[in-house]
Amino acid sequence: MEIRSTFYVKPKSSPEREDFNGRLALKNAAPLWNVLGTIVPREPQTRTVPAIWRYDELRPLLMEAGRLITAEEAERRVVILENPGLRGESRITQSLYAGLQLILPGEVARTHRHTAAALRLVIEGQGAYTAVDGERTTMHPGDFILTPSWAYHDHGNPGNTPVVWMDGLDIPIVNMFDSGFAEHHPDTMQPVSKDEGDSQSRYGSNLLPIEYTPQRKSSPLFAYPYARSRETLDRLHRGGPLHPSHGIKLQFANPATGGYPMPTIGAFLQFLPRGFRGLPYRSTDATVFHVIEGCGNSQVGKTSLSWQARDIFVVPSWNAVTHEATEDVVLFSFSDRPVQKALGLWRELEGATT
Ligand code: 1HN
Repeated sequence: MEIRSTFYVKPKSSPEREDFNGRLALKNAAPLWNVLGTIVPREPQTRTVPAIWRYDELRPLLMEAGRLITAEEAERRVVILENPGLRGESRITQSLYAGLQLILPGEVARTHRHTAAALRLVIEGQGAYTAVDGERTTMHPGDFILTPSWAYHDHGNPGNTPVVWMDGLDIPIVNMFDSGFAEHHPDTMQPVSKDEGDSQSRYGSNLLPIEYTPQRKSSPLFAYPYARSRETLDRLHRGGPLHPSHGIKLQFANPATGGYPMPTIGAFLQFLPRGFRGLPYRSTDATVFHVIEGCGNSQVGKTSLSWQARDIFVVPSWNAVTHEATEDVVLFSFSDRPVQKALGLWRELEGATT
C-alpha cells in the first residue's frame, strides 16, 4: 500500500539497505522503518471504498441464482456483496460481511449454527420465517432479525412469493481471531418449542422475567418488527428536533442491557424528511446502509452516491458523509461500533475536516 500519511516519512532506499532488507527477509524479518506510516497511519487509511449495490440490478441476478441452485444444495442461497476495494475477500467493509439471500416458496434452509453472528434486514416478500432457539418469526419487509453467535437457526418459506433479505455478519472479525466454528443440527428444521411472539412478549414489552439474568451476550429479543420501529420514527419526526447530520437516528437496543443488540454489530434506523440536507459527519466505524424507504443521495468522501428504496451502500471508516433526501427516507444501517467502543477505539467528528 502506498504511504499517504504525513505522520511518518519513509527513509530513502540504498543498495546497502536493500541488501540488509534481503538478509532480514531470509529470516522472516523486516525493517519497521519502511512500513511504519502504513501500519500506524496518522488517520484511518482504509482499502474499503464508497460503493453502492442497486437492488434493481442485483434482483434479476438473485432470481437467476434461484433457477441455478436450490437452497438445499447451496446451504444458503446468497449473493455476497463485495466491496470493490476488497474483492475476493467476502466482505463489504474491513470488518463486516453482507449478502442478499433468496428463499423461494416451499424451500427450507437447514438448521445450523456458527460462531459468527448474523443480522437480517428483510427486503421483499412475505411469509418466510426464520427460527432461532425454537421460535419462528415471520419476516416482513423492514424487519430487523438477529441470529446470535452459536444459536441454531433455519429459514423456511411456506408462502407463495420469493423472499429476499440482506444478511450482515461479523465473519471478518471472527476470522481475524481464527475463532470460527460451525455445525449442523441433527434436524433439517429445528423443533419449534415456543409460540411465535414468545420472545417479543417476554423481553420486548418494557418488561423482563423477574430477576432476569442475560443468558448470552446478544439481545434476547431476536426480532424487531418494522411496523413498530416505523411508528416510533413517525412520532419522533412529528415531535422533532432533527439532528443536523443524522435527521432522526435511533439505535436498536438489547432490552435487557440497553446496549447494542449484538456484541460485534450495532444497528441503527433513521428518518430523513423530504428536503433534508445533512451536515457532514464521520466516524471510525465503516457503515453499511440499506434504504428501506424513499430516495436521495449521499456524498461519501469524494464520491456521490444516489440511491433509492432497497439499495445498499457503504460509507468507509473516517469518510465524511452527507445525506440528502429527495423524499421522506428511512435508512437502516449497521457497523462494528460495539467492538470499537469496547476496545476504546471509536471516534466520531461532526464536520468535514480533521
Ligand atoms: C449463514 O448462516 C446465513 O443462516 C447467511 O442465513 C449467510 C454467510 C456466511 C456464513 C453463514 C444464514 C451466511 C451464513
